[in-house]
Amino acid sequence: MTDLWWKSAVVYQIYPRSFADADGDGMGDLRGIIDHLDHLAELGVDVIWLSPIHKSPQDDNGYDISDYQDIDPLFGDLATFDELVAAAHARGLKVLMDLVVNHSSDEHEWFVESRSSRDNPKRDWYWWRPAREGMEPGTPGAEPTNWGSAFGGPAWAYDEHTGEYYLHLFSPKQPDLNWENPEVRQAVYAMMRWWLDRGVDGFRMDVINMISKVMPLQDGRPGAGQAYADGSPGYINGPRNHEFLHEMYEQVFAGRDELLTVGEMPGVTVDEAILYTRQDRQEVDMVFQFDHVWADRGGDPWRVFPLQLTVLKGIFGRWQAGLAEEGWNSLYWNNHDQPRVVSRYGDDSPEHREASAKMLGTVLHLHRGTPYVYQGEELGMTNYPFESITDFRDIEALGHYRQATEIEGRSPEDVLTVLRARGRDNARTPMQWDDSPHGGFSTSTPWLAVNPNYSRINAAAERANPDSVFHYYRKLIELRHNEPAVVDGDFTMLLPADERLYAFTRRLGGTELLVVGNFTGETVEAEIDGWDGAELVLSNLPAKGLTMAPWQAVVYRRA
Ligand code: TEU
Repeated sequence: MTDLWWKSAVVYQIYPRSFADADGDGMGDLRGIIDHLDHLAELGVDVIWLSPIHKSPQDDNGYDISDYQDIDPLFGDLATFDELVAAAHARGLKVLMDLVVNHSSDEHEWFVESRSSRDNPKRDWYWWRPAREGMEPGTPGAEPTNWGSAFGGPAWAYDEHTGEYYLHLFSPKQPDLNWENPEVRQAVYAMMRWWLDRGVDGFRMDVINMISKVMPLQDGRPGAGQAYADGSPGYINGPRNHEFLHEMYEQVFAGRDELLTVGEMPGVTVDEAILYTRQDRQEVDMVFQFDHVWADRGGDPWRVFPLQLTVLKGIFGRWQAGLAEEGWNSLYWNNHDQPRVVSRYGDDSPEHREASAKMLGTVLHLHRGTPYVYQGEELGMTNYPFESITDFRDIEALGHYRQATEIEGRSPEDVLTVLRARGRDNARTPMQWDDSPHGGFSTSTPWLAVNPNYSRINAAAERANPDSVFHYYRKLIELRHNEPAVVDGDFTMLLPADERLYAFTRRLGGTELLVVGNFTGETVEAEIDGWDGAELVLSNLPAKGLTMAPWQAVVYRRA
């Protein structure tokens, strides 16, 4: 039996600036979250994870933190935060904070000191390097390595004041902290203990497999047609990453019960994930891997391919098998960095949106692992109909557009096509609460436009309709809470070569569940024997055995 509470839990991610605006400034806030906790309690989730609410210049919507121990005035203050934690706990909801410590803001006092002089005591808290040998500092190509940054441009910024460069894997306003320095690590651990003492229940750790860099830092191999090289072999899963996370466990988590820690780890492999999540190694409880959200792109993140279902099943099958005995999976389709799954792997047309949203939810939630629901996913919210680049606010979209059109010579229309499919702002449009102006999100113009489909797709309508995506997600969550086979059952993939159906079983003791999802708009017969007369547990459309209607999902049980 499961002894770890989070194995039967479901986590709900809140992106605070887009969740609910209580003070009418067009930006979501903590009071707005408090006001809507009953929505989450009704859905039945166990944990909420808040994207960053710390003090921040908001260059990357809060993933650039200038004070780790204060709340940004956009969102509220510490007193309101305490109230939110108490209100969540009163409803049996645990609260996870985002932990963004691969980098800070350049406006954090640590960095302000660090950049002030070469001999400042905090100089070594960040990655300062001289210009490439023989090159004039500050000239093109003089950067210490040829790495590109995630949001376009080089990964190094030249600082004239001291004549050196600092490393930023993301924006120039997100300098990377130097985890080699033990003082940095101690400062981070003390800050984490401070939040736990305040009552939070754990952390989602931003790009936490990038904190250890391969030293000395070295050039990467430049790809064809790309302005900068991929430096990731130099910073993904570096040599001291496990050591740092185990040290963090010992200094922050040891002796504290009932916490949940999840490491966001782009590029993590199954073998590494086992090491990160094996409980006896004391690192983290689970990781976010990216393989299944990179299934529709090549090595180049800015190319979009149609989904091949066998590829997706291969990925999930590998992760399910790899972490079957040791470690634990997290399960997600969506977060604030990914396009809406119903638009991506489903069909967001009026005809199939609800069915495909429910089918995708079924397939994901019936895997072995801890599911994460991203705000609005439970309503079947869709991608946004972006018309031009001026509709985007995301630093990644704007940075990529600039680099691709101005430096790499790609056509603006091609770049926009990719951004429409892939852009992070698809996930960040305001939550659609009801059919009043601005979708009930705010009384004034929101910071990012509300999807015009809010009059049809919104929480009030979903809650009122017993057949809605919302109530279907509620049942999926309830099923995880009530059926031990969903939590602990063995996973077996069926029909691995089928391009239309996603099918698997879960078995625990004498109970076996069969899950089938139709990833097409056509009726497909599932050729799976032995399930005649099995009990129907859940279906998004009227069930007819294993004749699968367009986008249908079924869950059968036999004992
Ligand atoms: O994301 C890390 C990450 O690797 C990606 O998902 C990222 O969005 C990248 O641009 C891929 O296209 C985390 C956060 O979730 C993201 O919002 C932040 O922008 C990033 O770290 C930096 O803190």
